[in-house]
Amino acid sequence: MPKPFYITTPIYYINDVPHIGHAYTSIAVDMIARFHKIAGREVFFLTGTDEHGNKVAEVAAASGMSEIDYCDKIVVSFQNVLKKLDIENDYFIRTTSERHKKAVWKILDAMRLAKTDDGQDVVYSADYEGLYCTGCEKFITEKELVDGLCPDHKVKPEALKEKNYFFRLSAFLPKIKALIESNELLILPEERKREVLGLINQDIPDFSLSRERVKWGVPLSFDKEQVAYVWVDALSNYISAIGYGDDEATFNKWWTDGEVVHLMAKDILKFHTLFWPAMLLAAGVKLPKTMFIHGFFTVDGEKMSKTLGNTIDPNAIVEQFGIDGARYLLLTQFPFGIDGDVQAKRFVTKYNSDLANDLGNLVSRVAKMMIVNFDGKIPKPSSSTKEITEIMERTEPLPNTIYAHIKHFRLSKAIDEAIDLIRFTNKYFNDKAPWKLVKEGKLEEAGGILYACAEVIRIVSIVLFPIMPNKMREIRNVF
Ligand code: ME8
Repeated sequence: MPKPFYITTPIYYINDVPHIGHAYTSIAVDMIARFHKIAGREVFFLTGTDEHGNKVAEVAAASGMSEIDYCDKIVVSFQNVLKKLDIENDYFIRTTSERHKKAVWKILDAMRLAKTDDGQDVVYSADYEGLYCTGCEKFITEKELVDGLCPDHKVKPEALKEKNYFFRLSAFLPKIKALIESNELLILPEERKREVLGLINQDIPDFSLSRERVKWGVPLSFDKEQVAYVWVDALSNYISAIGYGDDEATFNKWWTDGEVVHLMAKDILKFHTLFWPAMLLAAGVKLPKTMFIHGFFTVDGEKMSKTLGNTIDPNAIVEQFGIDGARYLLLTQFPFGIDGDVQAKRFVTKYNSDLANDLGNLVSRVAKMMIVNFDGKIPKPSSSTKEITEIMERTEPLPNTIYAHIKHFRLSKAIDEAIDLIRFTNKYFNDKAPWKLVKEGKLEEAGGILYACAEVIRIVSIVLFPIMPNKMREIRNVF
């Protein structure tokens, strides 16, 4: 029996409504989860929202709401997008939930008791020194400054000190490096693995586990003046959601005994590949098996941003192309795993060529001919042409080939292979013109062609089900 399969998206920041970047990862994970399910595996798919930190507190204040009221309002738009895209997640974690807080306390306690190999405390308190903007009420980094000023408030930040608890990251880096090098912790694609190993070779400072000046967060159980650092809070979602703080049996099933896979884009690589494994090692919790880092995309050549006004609302794509159209178009814009560009103007042509012309036409013409000429039954197979043999030879191994692509995160390649076969079959159908054969009384020959086409449709309706569940269900109903 394969291990239970536990797969996650990042939890998304709630300081704004969801955009297609969030939709992209959620659709990808949904596709992978559904594929494993139809292959007979037990699957748990987690997504959710990251609701703490200064940014959220700021937007809540700006809209005259309490932090939690603001979160309760915006979280609905994240949950609605999931429904709208027919994402079948098994759980939705919110970092403001009581269950999540319990798990944060548990992992913090475990880290606080932990010692490094040379007997030092993993967690220690020290002063954090940094540049503080009183307008933002937060520390900002040198990199964020524009001409030495806070870009939002145009003032010079003050050098300030506060007490923080720190995590002794340096003590864990050699071990993490060995785990990544040996692929025990598998970082994919290869290029991202190299990037992480490169990061480890630079000097990465210990990170804060807590902040004193941030107020919107999980207060530490051992020091009420401090709240947990947003990344410690956020990363813990992957275990809080499956019972780390409150349901040991479920936690063991999915985490300890399961195969754990995290998906994300490269913007949050460092936190996942270094901080998270270090936290888990310190707390005595098993590490995930795989982290797949997909590409980051631009929209019409520009980075998506609120100020540029080019963020795309996933709801709008669903309105225009339907649920399955939106899912398909987003995932086929560029190869999964590399950076790319999303161009809204390509949506219409891609939709028309792949879905309406190739897939849609083949299905409707084959079904119609079977109804009109074969009493609505599937005619007998034949191997009267070399193309039929080729079609059958390509169709038979397709589920296995495509499942192998999915296991290796080649999502757009998996889709392309199915569409390529459809395109080939559609062209064959056109060239052979079985409707003419029927007129000439060559019913058996026409039937053989229809049978081959129907077999392609049958297999494709299975392998494309994970990306277009509704359309594929419709097609299966027709046949
Ligand atoms: O980073 N291209 O949340 P976030 C591809 N809360 N993927 C994109 C994308 C783009 N242009 N824009 C966003 C956070 N994404 C933290 C995570 S996890 C413990 C905490 C997707 O709302 C992609 O998955 O900024 C990326 O990693 C994630 O959204 C960032 O979401």
